[in-house]
Amino acid sequence: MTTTAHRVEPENNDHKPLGHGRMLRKEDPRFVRGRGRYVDDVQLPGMLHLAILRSPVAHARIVSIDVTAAQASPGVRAVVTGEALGEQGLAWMPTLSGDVQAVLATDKVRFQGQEVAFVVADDRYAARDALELIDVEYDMLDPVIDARTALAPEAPVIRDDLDGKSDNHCFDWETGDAEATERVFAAADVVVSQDIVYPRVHPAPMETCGAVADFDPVEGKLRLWSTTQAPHAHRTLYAMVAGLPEHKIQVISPDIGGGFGNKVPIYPGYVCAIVGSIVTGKPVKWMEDRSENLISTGFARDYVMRGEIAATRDGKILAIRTNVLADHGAFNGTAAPVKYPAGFFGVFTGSYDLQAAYCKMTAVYTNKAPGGVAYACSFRITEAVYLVERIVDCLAYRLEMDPAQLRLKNLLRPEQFPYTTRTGWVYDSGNYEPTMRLAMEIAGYEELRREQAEKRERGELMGIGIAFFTEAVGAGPRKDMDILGLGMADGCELRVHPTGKAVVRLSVQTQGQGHETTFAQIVAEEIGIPPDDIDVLHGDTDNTPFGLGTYGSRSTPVSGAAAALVARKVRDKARIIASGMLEVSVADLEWRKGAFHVKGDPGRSVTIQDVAMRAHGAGDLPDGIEGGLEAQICYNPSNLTYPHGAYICVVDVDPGTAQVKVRRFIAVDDCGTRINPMIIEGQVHGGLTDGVGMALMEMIAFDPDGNCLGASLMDYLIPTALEVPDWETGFTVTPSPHHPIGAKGVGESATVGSPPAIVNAVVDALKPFGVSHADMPLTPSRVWDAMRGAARPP
Ligand code: MCN
Ligand code: CUN
Repeated sequence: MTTTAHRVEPENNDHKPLGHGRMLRKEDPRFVRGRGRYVDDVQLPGMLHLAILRSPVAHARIVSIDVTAAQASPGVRAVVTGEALGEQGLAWMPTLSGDVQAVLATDKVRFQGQEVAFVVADDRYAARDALELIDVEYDMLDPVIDARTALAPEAPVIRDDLDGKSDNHCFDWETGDAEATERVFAAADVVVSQDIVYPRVHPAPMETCGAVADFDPVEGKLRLWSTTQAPHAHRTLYAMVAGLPEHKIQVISPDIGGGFGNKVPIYPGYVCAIVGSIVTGKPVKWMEDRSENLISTGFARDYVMRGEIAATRDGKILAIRTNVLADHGAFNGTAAPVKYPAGFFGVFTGSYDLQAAYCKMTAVYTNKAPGGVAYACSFRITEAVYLVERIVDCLAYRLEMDPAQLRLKNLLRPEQFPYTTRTGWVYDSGNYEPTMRLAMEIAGYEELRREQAEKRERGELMGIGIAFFTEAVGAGPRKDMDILGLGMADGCELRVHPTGKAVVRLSVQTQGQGHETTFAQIVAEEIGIPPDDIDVLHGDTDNTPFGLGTYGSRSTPVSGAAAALVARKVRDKARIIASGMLEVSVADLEWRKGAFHVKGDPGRSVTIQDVAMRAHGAGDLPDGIEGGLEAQICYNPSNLTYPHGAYICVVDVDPGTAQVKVRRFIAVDDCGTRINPMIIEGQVHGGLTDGVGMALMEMIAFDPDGNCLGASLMDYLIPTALEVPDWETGFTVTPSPHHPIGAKGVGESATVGSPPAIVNAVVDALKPFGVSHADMPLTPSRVWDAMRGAARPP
């Protein structure tokens, strides 16, 4: 295995990225000129507007709903309640994790913001005005807000809709070997335990969720423009829920203003828009507002964890054990592969060589919005990496060891790959030490520690935090991974037109990641057509092959592989046609950047464009070769890809105000072969900014009655350019051995790796106060409390 290390500097160009490396994004001209086309830009003749009435309370029985006044309100075309949906069997829908969720509440409301009724009217204002006229009588019930009380015998049962349900238990899950881990812990010199909370946060994409549904009763066809990261999977679900034939449903996901996992689940609003269109016979648009997005759509995290680490006195890590209480909200709307109810949390063993590991998890229902897997989480690897990187720092604190040295001592070594973890994950490739060393070199680690020591002498609070992560991205091998029975493979289709221009059709769906550019680059590299001559189509189920969509940084690992392989398939056919054109055998041809040359006679050659014309043109083709130059494949990955990275954060804490300032942040990422370094840096910068948000500012909190306290961007603080430093990045390249171009995913790496680095830095700054842990978000008040030894319960 070869790994190369590089520091990103303006003058240092990138180590051999894929051809056309830093090409500018093909999609940007339309975005910067205001020509992006988002769901809310869709205008259809006669289109009506839908608004949703949401529950003002967290837990209550619905006694009655009176819609008479709303129905009489000007411009109103329809008012629909859960009861009316129930008559059509549509009041409940399946979630992506096999639970059910109310489309509109019939019996009870189970979280503040839950959908209760909807109005369809001539315009958005008429629809919203009519909501005010719907009279709902609620019989209040006690809410369950803190997951830690959800299983108490006296806790009110939230999901009494489920047969025989008498508690708020959602599921249990375990991984690793409990007994082996116990043996290692019992014999270890040192054991450190820490309660660690990863609070509920929200992805808060710039564009909220919405849909335009257009049901044509004559054709019997439903067209649905919607904000979805997984159009094909959604189409199948609509077919199953609504009983519509799947070939009569077209899901179109146009430009999307950020997803971050928020646009993976199916929301009641989408179903309401479909019902609204069927009922009125007109196209219907639903667009939620910011508060609706924050209170009712897919949240992230909400894990209460106990981490334990066992080690020798000189710092050899032996085992990690964790107990997790997972808050899944009122419905289990998590979008994770069926066999993985806790997502990929199983990688909590991190980047270290352990003797044993064990995790036991209990998930509960609470009176909060459903969701769980979102916000660049890599299927819960955010939580796993936070746990392991925090607990490793707790060990360093106890052993009075330097956290960088402790990690270096325990990182997996290159000869151990492919490495099977104690919880059964097979890390495909990795070379961790150079990545860690490069981060330390860019940071000037030794010098930073000297500066810190001097500052401590003067009573100044400076902290240095480290996090090392390994991710598992690219779900996934279909033998292990499916969502509601749909295997997680991706299709890809490539058509080369007679003049040598091409169209590649993907089953994944970009939300800002730049797929129109990078997938053109992948195909260009394989087939020699310039990327500007290759259009990338996605986000339209009628016009792209089936696949499971974009999340868990799976596009590059799965669809990226599909794109490379479909291009090779076309190239193989082109080679046969070229052999006919040059009148030599296939074996006598050599492929070099866009042309087939006759071996030993390089002057004789045909370009891929020549071949494309011949494939479609006059004249005979070699025996058995059909006309045209196109191919389709479905790629089923043999394993996930395992990117890794080393992050170092430097913070200053104001001893007077407890304000944290992130002064420097160094991120060294290894995502294997790099397709477009500029896009990768953009992904990393964005993820690091998210990390600052989660570590220092963001939390979806609730009051004891279940009122969401993060219902607007006034209360739910997200970071701006003012809160973040100039990111310093570097990279190493350890290709994936099983991916056709060696690429691994990167889209969520920085969100996964940065929160522990920042928290570790703040805790390190507070070391003079004897602080060894503090929970996110590290707002000034929490830091203040920590300094005064009065850490409040989160
Ligand atoms: N890339 C590359 N070389 C690699 C790996 C990736 O050039 N070795 C490029 C890819 O070609 C792609 C981008 O980086 O253009 C991200 O690729 P990948 O890591 O495969 O992730 P996905 O495309 O599957 O994107 C999903 C990921 C997720 S799950 C979240 S959440 C998130 C993220 O992407 N949401 C985003 N980044 C986001 N960025 C934007 N702008 N908006 C979101 O909603
Ligand atoms: Cu978990 S957020 Mo991304 O996988 O869409």
